[in-house]
Amino acid sequence: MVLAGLTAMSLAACGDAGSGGSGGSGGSGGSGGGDAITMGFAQVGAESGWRTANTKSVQDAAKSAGVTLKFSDAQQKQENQIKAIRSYIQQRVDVIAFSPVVESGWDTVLKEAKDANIPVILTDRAVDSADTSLYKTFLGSDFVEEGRKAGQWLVEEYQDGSETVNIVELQGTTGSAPANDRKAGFQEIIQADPKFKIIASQTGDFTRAKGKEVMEAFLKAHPDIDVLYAHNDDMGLGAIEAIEGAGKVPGQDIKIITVDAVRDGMQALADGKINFIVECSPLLGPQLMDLAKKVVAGQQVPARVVTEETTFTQEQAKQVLSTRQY
Ligand code: GYE
Repeated sequence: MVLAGLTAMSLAACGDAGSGGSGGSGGSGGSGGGDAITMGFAQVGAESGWRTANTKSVQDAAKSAGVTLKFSDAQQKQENQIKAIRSYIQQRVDVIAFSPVVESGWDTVLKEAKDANIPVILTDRAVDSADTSLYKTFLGSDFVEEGRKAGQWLVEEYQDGSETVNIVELQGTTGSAPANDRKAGFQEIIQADPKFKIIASQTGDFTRAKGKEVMEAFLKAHPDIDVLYAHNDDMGLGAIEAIEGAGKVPGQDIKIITVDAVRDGMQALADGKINFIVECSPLLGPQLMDLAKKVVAGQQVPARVVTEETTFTQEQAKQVLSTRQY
């Protein structure tokens, strides 16, 4: 009797949820299943090896978690991301996840998602919105810490010398969290010793082509560069081409520190062309799907989930290169 009653109740509940949920505009993407969820994901672009690995991780993880993924590539433009988010709101997805290309200017669209009762998860990059109720959680790296690690390596590398160390910096996309934070963390560490001088700092937009172009200009303007700090591997790899083109030896004439540790970067590190890489993991997909399921189920999630990461020297790169996933 109890069993029969329970079955009847759950059937009734199912029926209600079914008609209530899929009625109206139709085609909400929920595929009629009780717990299948639809995620709208607004990606930054395809600017780097890191981004490619991140996109693959999200797509693979969605598949294995049984999450229906609606994916868009914003080509590094905030207006495209805002458009994508608005379309996900219109389509009434269950959850929106995105990696904000820049930190500022998200309040309006995030408010629209909140008003539509669609939870938002920030992944990889943060926003600077004062109202943290506009999103459920932020999953990603600690970029300030990455900048600090880059600075610490430099301080150790030059601990015995007292001459000036001339540094050039290739910044990531202007206004992005990783560019702002990697700059700040690095600065915080090197400023303790006045021998470290950043003689030029410019954006290379996280791409290889821009990294090469800007490094060429740096090399023309400054004959005395000792160190390059690039906010990602791709810009560092572009800069290596510029350095070789100028007849200098990357890794020796100019020491190079980068961030990410994607395969091409690790190869250059193992080959001695890069001196040190701070890891930034793009494999956020599985954790993202996990958080999405919890958020959609109305469960509590931590406000911040930080990715675990390490650093690599040339020797360490040689050891792990063959097992690198991305
Ligand atoms: O370091 C860079 C990419 O936001 C952490 O974006 C990400 C950065 C990554 O283009 O390669």
